[in-house]
Amino acid sequence: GATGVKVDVYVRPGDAKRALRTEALQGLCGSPKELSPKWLYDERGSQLFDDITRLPEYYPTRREREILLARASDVARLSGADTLIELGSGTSEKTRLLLDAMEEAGKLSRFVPFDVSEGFLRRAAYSLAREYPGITVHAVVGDFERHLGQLPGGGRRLVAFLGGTIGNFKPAQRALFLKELSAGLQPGDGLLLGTDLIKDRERLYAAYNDSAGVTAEFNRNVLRVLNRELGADFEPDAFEHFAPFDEANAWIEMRLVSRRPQSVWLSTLRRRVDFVEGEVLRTEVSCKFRQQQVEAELASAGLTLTEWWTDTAGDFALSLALK
Ligand code: AVJ
Repeated sequence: GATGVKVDVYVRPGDAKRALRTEALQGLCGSPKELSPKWLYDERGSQLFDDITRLPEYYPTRREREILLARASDVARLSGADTLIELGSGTSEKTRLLLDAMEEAGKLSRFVPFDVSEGFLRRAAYSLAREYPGITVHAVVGDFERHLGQLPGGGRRLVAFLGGTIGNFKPAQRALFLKELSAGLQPGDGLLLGTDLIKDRERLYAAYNDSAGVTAEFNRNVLRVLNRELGADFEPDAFEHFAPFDEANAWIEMRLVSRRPQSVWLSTLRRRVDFVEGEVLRTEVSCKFRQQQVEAELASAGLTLTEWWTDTAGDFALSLALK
């Protein structure tokens, strides 16, 4: 239409509910118990994550913003991109920093926000189309583990995957993700990747076990999601938040620890799930990286690291890689 907005839908609301059912059955009935971090982000969970990004202990968001403020124009120039594809979110201040830099470089013609939440994505698409009237906004409602093949082609594309979200993939999943992403790129297309870096364990621990308890609420919120979506009867307060750094895997692991022996009824699945005292339900891993490892993983996917930028404290990195 006149607004220059197009929306492709590959995931519908019912799909998410079905996926949650299948995954919850698998993840809660197995041992150890585990859920995908994607279920943390209902409306309340997204709000809580937003609150996390402003906590004094949670440095990644501020550090990545610092890097983007310093480097957005380099990103625009070195990538030469006319299309920005953003995996996840798509309304943030970071998006605007990149779009502004590309516009400044005189190349910006298209923005492709890619997210699993349709309502959110539509609102983002229309508001960005108003803010950048000269460009096409082509939103894609999809799951970046399944629909990367549907990213629109043409032009010179820069895919931004920010925030350290790649850290949510375990190594095998991450390799697959990078390979699929790279397979859809043409020579000259680029990837701008945000990664949190390995640092002393006290600071890592503090970032995921904040003193105000916001991360604990964010973690327990997944139990409310299960209560609502699966007709479950979890008592969130019967679980303790604990997010230790696993040195061997170089990841933070978010856990919900059962405070006592308890049974939970999942009415939609007609299943009872038992927890012994101290039993762990893992809700997220958040991998931390070093440059050499990021470079090697990109290379295995057929991507060449061309720039490695960190904030002045060396806490977080942005990589620019080219196909
Ligand atoms: C959105 C995946 C980047 O791993 O730091 C924040 C999520 N979990 N606090 C992260 C999160 C607990 C966050 N990512």
